Amino acid sequence: MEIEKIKAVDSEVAELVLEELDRQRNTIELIASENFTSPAVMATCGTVATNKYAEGKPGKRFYNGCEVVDKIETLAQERVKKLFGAEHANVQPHSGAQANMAVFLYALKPGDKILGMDLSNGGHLTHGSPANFSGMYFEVASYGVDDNGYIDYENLEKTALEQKPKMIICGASAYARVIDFKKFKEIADKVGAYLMADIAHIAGLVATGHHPSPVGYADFITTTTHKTLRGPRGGVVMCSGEHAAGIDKAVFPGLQGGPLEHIIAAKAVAFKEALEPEFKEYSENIVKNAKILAQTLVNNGIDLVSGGTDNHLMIIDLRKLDKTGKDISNVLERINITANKNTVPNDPKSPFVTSGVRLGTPAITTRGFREEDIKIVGEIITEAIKNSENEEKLAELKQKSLELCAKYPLYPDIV
Ligand code: DSN
Repeated sequence: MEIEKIKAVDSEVAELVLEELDRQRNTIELIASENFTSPAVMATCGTVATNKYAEGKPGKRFYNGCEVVDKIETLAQERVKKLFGAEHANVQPHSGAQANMAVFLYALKPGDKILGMDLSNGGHLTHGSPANFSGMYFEVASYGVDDNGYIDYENLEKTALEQKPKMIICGASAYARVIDFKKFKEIADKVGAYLMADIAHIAGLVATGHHPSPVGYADFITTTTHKTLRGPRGGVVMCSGEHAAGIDKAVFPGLQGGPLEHIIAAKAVAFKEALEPEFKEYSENIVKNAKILAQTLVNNGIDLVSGGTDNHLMIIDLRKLDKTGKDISNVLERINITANKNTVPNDPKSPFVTSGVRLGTPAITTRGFREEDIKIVGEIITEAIKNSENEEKLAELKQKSLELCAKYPLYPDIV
């Protein structure tokens, strides 16, 4: 970070950025959707590409002077296609939500029916929540998980046959098990629906073979670039050649104006990193660490939705302990662990309170945490849940968190 240059103009913002760096350094980051980019990705976000307007796509822009950003954007497209084995990629969406919107805009008309995973069962807001455009402009049917916390494919098929949606959406924000894309495709085919796979959470695992790929099954694949993929904040839509022109048109001029070419450049860097063998090892470690964390919690009598994990995340179910996700996530924050409250299936509590806490291992794996550290993290969380009102104990646990953070310095060379 060029902190001195910021300081010279705006010491207020510079101080806040440093404060945030300090927070990240002294926190065990367990928010399942967060990660730490490489210094190269971060540096690329702060380059001159931010100055360029480039509405349109490489070779077909509405402004002159795009010959260099054309090369940057083409590089990002080619790399992400290689990473996932996709035929076409649009790397312009500013976020995952906008990537999803682009698919909706292209494939659906207002009032069409979608079938998505219920938010309280692990789905995403953009998969049909009434609070989101997806639930406002489209008719929504939903599916969820069975009593064991696994996607209920039988019920999904029954709902699809009854509701005849125009598009089925798979992919989740809070689901710890493998998603069977083949099964989704079979169901979509039975009712003549499009299949959209939102792999925002698991993209890095999919890219490295640690989760099955939806390529070949889903008509549209959307993702963010900043979660397990460890790139800058942003989105991507992938599809076959048949839908390419329509998706591109939906992104621009359908939804967005000028693409963020500095972020697209940073996406290109992240895709290059993700194509390296080290990234495969990193992804493998994310899953290994998640399994160790889950096992430590379960061994300590903490319930998890579905009893464990196959990917990078898990949901603690606090119902038996009569505690809320809101309280426990706040307690964790006080001992320098960040996580987020999350509903559990059939949650009696509102989304503002919840009975669950979602934990994920992408960020601590980037930081270098190993098996022995993850076990300590599991013990700290257990103790915090069981002693959530014991101030002395919490002070002790905070000290342990800080010791772990000190063991793995974050961005030691930045400032
Ligand atoms: N906010 C993201 C998450 O935490 O899963 C999803 O958009």
